[in-house]
Amino acid sequence: MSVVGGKPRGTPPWEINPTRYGLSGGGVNVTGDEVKKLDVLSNDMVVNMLKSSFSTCVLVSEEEKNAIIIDPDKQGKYIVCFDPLDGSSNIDCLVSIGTIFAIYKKTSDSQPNEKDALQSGRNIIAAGYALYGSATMLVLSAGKGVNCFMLDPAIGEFILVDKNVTMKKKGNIYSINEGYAKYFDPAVTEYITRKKFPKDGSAPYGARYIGSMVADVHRTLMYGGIFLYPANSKSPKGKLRLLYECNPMAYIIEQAGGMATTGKEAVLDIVPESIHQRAPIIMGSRDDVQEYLNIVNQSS
Ligand code: P6P
Repeated sequence: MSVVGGKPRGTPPWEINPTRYGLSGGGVNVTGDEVKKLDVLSNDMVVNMLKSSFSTCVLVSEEEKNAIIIDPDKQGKYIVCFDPLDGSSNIDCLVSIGTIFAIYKKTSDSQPNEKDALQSGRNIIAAGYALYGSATMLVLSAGKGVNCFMLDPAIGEFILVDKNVTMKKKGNIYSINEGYAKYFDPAVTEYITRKKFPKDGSAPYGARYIGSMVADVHRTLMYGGIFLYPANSKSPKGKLRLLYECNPMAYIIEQAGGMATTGKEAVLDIVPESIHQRAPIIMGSRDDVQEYLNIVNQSS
């Protein structure tokens, strides 16, 4: 009987080489090479690309406990905060995932250090995300609006497909993990109830929640509506990370004419205290987010 990778021919690849996919980590492939989990591999790739750009001095990654300080001979003036593969827990079921990044300029005169990354989102000079879904899309802003570029595999280039994207002022989709309803604060509960049972006789909102931030935010950007990952009694500071999830996405949403708030302040106004700190985030179409804030203000 012929075998491949020590398994009978015809064995599904994920049984021969489970480490190629999402959560199973470590191990070696059929040729004996170490195979990394995709999120670890993605992190290595982004770090190496940024180091070899000679443009950066401090890197903050979701995958790295501490900030990476670039060697002096390769240093540049930019700081990059990124999540190399957000939503990686969805890899094994083929849900869209993505890479999220925000770029700042170093403002201190000191030697580059982790504190240089603790800048508010108002200092972002460029931010965006890559979405790996039915197509690969790069969504980018450098402070003058949001542009979307789709990868054309035939030529290996990103093609501008949506120029100066502007969000709907009001949508008809809400996006939140309602599995946490038990832990929601009263304002969130009231807001979601109003979306489901509108008092003004309008149609209820549609509910969409993918559980992969890049996919949920991209849908909100393109279709309008609201994405909520608020603080709750289970996660008092929310779950999503400020520097490389909330800030870049808030920047894109604001650049497209939307709003992004913690419920108490604009996300981009937060002055970070640590590189992996979490923040609540409610963002999307301006009128939808404002309606949520009105409920918060009425209940406080
Ligand atoms: P929950 C994915 O793990 C992630 O970091 C984001 O991409 C996503 O928005 C969020 O967590 C989903 O979290 O608690 O709803 O499973």
